[in-house]
This record gives sequence, C-alpha cells and structure tokens, in this order.
Amino acid sequence: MEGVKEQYVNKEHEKGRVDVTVAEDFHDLSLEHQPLGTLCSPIKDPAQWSSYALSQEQVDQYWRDGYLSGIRVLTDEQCELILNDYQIFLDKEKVHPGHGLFYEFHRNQSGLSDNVLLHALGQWRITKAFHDICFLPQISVPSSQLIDPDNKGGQVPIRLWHDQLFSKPPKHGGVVAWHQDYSYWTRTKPMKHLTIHIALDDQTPETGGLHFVPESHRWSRNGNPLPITDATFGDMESLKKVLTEEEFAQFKPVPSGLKRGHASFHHPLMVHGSYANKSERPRRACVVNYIADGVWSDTNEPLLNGVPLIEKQNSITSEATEMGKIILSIAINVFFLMNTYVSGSISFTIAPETQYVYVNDTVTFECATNVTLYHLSFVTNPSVVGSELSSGGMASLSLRATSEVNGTEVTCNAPNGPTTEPAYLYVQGPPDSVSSLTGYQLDSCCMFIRWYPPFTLPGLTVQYIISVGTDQQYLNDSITNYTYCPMNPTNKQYLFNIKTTNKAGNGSTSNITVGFQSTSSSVLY
Ligand SMILES: O=C(O)CCC(=O)C(=O)O
Repeated sequence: MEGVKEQYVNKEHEKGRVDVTVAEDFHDLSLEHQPLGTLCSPIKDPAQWSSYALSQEQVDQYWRDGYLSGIRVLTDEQCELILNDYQIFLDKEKVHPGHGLFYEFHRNQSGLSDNVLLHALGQWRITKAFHDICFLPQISVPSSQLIDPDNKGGQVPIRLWHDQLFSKPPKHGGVVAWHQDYSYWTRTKPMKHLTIHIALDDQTPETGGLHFVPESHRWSRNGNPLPITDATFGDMESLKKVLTEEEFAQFKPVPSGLKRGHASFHHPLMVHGSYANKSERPRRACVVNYIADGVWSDTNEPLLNGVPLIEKQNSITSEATEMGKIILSIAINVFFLMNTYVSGSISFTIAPETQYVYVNDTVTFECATNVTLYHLSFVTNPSVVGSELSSGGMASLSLRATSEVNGTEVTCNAPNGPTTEPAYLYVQGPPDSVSSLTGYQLDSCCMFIRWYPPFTLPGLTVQYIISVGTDQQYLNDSITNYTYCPMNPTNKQYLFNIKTTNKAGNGSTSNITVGFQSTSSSVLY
C-alpha cells in the first residue's frame, strides 16, 4: 500500500508489538480530542447529554449483577461504516497506512489455526469511525454513570484508557478464556475502569458471543483481581483453577445476547469470556475501555506500547506526557473536551472569592459550571462542617463562622474533574483596643482625645463607647477623636474610658486621664 515502508510482522513473542512504520503523512487521530463527525458531532448543548443517561434501575442492575447488556448504541448504518474500516484490518493481504499506530495487534492471539481470534488495541488512532466511537454519547454518558463506585449513578468525567478489536472468523473462530479485565490493568490505579463491548454482528452462543458470570464482580483477592491464567486467551476454563469452592459453585455463565449495534457495560472484575465461533458467520466486536478521571499510573514503564511514559503516581491525562503537549496521547477526557469544543471553555466559578464576616455569621459560598452533568461538591481546608446543596451544575455551601475557620480555603470540585480556584473565609472576632490614645485640654471649656483604630477586616466596622464620669457617647468607626465639654467644668483630672465594640461583641477598654483647669492653660498627658 502506498506510503508504507515495511510489511506488517506480528511478533507473537513480543506481545503483539507492531513493527510497521507509519507513513509520514499519516495523521494520528489520537491527537483529535473531539468527534470528527463520522459517527457523531460534538454536542451543542451539554444539557442534551442527559438524554443518553441510564435510568436509576439500570444503574442499580449494573451494580447488582456487575454488567448491563442490550443497550443500543449504533444504528445499522453506523455499524456498516465501522465494518468497512474493520475489514481492512482483517485482510491479511493489506496493511493500513496507519497500522503502526496500533498499541498491540495479534492476528491470532492463540496461535492455533483452529482457534483464531484477532485481537488488537488502538484502532481509534487509525480510522475516523473507530475514533468517533470513543466519543459517542450513547456510550460515554452511561459510562460516566457506572464507572465510579464512589459515585454510583452520578456523572463523573471519564478518559479513554484504550480500545480493542475482537474478531472471530466463521467456523474456526477462537475462544476468549474466562477472565477479569482488571487482571490486565493493575498498572493503573485505583480500579475505576469500565468496559463497553459493542457487537457489530448478532452474538449467540453458536457464534461465540460474549458471556458473563453474574455477580462475579465481587470476586477479588484482598481487593486485587484474580490472576491471569492464560495470556493467549485460548484455554477457556483455566480460570476455574484459581476459584474458591464458593466461587466455583456460583459460576453460572449467561449469554450477553447482544444484537448488532448493541453494547454491554461491564465491571473491571466481571468474569466474562466467549466460546468458539463454529457458525457460518463472522463475529466482530469492538470494545472501549474508559477510566475515571484521576486514575494514575502505577508503573515506570509506558502504559501501552509506543506511548510516552507517564511516571508512577502521575495521573493519566493527555497532558501528562514527557513531550509536554498532547501528542501520541493515550488519554482523552471525553466530557471535558467535548464541552470545551462546544462552548469555547468550561466556566467554573466560586463566589464570593473572599468573605470577611463576624464570628457567628452564617456564610454562603456558591459555585456553578456550564457543564450541568457535574455533581459539584465543596472541600474546605482546614475542614469545616457545613450544609451543602448541589444540583445541575450548581452547588451552595452554608456554614457558621467561628474563630476556628479563620483563613479557611474553600474550593468547589467536580468529582475527578476540575476544581475552582480557592475562595477564602476570614472571620472577625470582637475588636482589639484602640492604640496611641492621647488627650489634652482644648480651651477653657473642652477637652480633646484622639486614637488610632484597632485592626479590623476589610469592609467590617468597629464602634467606640466613650464614657467620662456618667456621660456616655457612641461613635462610629469613621471618627477617631472626641471633644468633651463638661456641663459644670471643675478643675480636676477627667478619666476617659474608650471601649471598642463590633457585631461580634465588645473588645477591650483603654483609658486616659486629662487634667482640666478652667483657666486657659492646658495640660497634655
Ligand atoms: O470478544 C470477546 O468475546 C471478549 C471480549 C472481552 O474480553 C471484553 O469485551 O472485555
């Protein structure tokens, strides 16, 4: 084929590593983080996404059985488009110019001629139809509801982990041995993964259709998956060797019953597999595997063949590559990027940015985003108890200000998604005393005192209560001096008390004595 420099060689011993050089002018579609319009166009209004959402009953069914089957995701025309591209990969005589972009390509995973299974990873980089499958709201929206055990039914941002092809030719199509997907993915943590298996031909037990073992998503070894018992996928029953008696007794596979254009969604610990295809028909399927945003690399090896290293403990994001930009990326954030494309940018704000309040005031922070699917929540640091309300891309947090929450940072989060800049809460207690209090006799009738106000938070006020003998005067904070003219002036020392006060309570009192003489000479203290 034009532009291809080497013929395809499948080195079985190298785990299906692909040795074809990619044609120089071939565009790697993993650089495109929005649908290309072949199967779907970017959604104009994020509110439309909810029309693809699963019902609560379907979400509950998934968590009860470990899978959900029979969801229509492609029309017949879309299946045809995809199968046109699929055919090129199945043709032994041809090599697609983008073939070298597959992360893995096993023309026959088992290596046995009577048990043929084509298995590949990475077709989303090569053809537009396969690329767009990863962005189909018919699969991405339900996935965002099912992927996170900490947010069942809530819609969390998801990223593409990788995609796969599973194709069984007629008559001698191979088995896929019972396995749990997460056994192959322990290099990524935590386990917030999801598999969507899309049938491109009707699947029956005779054609080697997918089967599930209901409720096996609860089978783990201290939170870890069961071990891989056969990497060639060829030894159908090998997993049974590692099952407990109880698991063995529960091992009752059921067919997924998938029709062409329909998908199943299964849990990363769901035991599944498929028998041989002895029928006269091909059985072709494609698979999308998502991770929840925030899943990180637990290895210092590249996560997939040929992609830049994401160092251990770094989140798997399209930007988390050595190259510093989105290049040969394995990760897309479907929700995030679709919305970016639609509306220019995601707006995500918290208000007010800073609040200055008195002790015991009730304070409310509000945050909002234009991505109405996000279920927002607040994080306070240090942690403060408050009451939160959240719905449709909006949330509010009300809390009672105490002196302990002074300087608290308040951020709003979309779970596993963006976080706002922090807002801050500052709390004013009763004021300090005034400073630099001075006073003197002004003339033969009056005395004068002045002071500097105590520190108080911006926008808050302090009042002064001034008492001289039995006279009392309230002054607001714009005034920092006071002239006192006694009704019956006598020659003596006058004691001025000045107490600070605000909404949080009374502060401390300062005092000064001013000597008074009814002659015009004055004394300054
Ligand atoms: O195609 C098959 O039978 C197996 C597919 C599979 O393992 C999966 O969808 O995760």
